[in-house]
Amino acid sequence: MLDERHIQHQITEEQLNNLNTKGYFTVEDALPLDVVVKLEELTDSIYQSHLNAEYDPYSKRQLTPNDNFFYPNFLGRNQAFINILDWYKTFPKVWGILGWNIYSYHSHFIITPPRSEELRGKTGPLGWHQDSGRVNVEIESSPRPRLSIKIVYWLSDCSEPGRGNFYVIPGSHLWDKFNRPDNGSLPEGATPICCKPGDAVFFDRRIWHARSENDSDITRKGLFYGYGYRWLRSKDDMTIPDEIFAQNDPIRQQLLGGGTNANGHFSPKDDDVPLKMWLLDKGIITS
Ligand SMILES: O=C(O)CCC(=O)C(=O)O
Repeated sequence: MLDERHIQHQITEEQLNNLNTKGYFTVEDALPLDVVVKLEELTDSIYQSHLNAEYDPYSKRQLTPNDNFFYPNFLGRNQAFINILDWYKTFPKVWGILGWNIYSYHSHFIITPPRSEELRGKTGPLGWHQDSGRVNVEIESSPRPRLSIKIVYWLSDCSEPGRGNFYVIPGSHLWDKFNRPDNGSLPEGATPICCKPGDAVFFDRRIWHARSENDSDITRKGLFYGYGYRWLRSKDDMTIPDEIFAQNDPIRQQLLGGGTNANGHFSPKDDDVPLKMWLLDKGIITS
């Protein structure tokens, strides 16, 4: 439920400037530690059930305790995950970047356990990419459009490099192409993002980014919330149980993909976009 706190946490000029020029910015202490602990318990329990089954349903491969675990479409697994969609310290910045015709087009969490002793210290190429797959091939403009952003909330301590940190190349969101070093070394400008549990990083989908190896003893855990325009197709199956969808307020239902009909994704009527109605009511936008 949006309230006065949201109005106090709108995006600052500095944050918007960082997003526009570097492609990312950090919000320290976005989540309080009790919320981090609750989210970590939920995430751990989903992870543990797949570890017990020794199977990763996404990669359709065996899951061992040293494997990276990517788990998409987690919102519907628990109301506590949905509660973060409109979190007061972060969500106002999302509408400040993308406006009101938005929803959560993709969510995933990633658990990156420490590497096995034999592999520690070995370097290799990281999986540098921009988000959104074929969008980057099939869209005509240059630079490509932003279209969506992600917020990653850190549940584990990655305040030092070497802990499976999220890497970015600041400013690379405006690059259409990126030449990876042949020898697998880090590209020029590659920067590890160092964060404490509860910190959040906003990033433009176009920024060239990668997960790095975890050579620490701390399992790295991050919850990624993607937001895009309502006319952008979902990347998740969006299997939100009906009873969970129904118990959320209209703005959260908008964020979960709700709306009156298909055309309303492109030409929304008031009922499609309760977020717009709230922003108008509060005088944050005028039309
Ligand atoms: O796990 C990471 O640090 C990278 C995540 C990522 O590549 C993504 O969300 O697209």
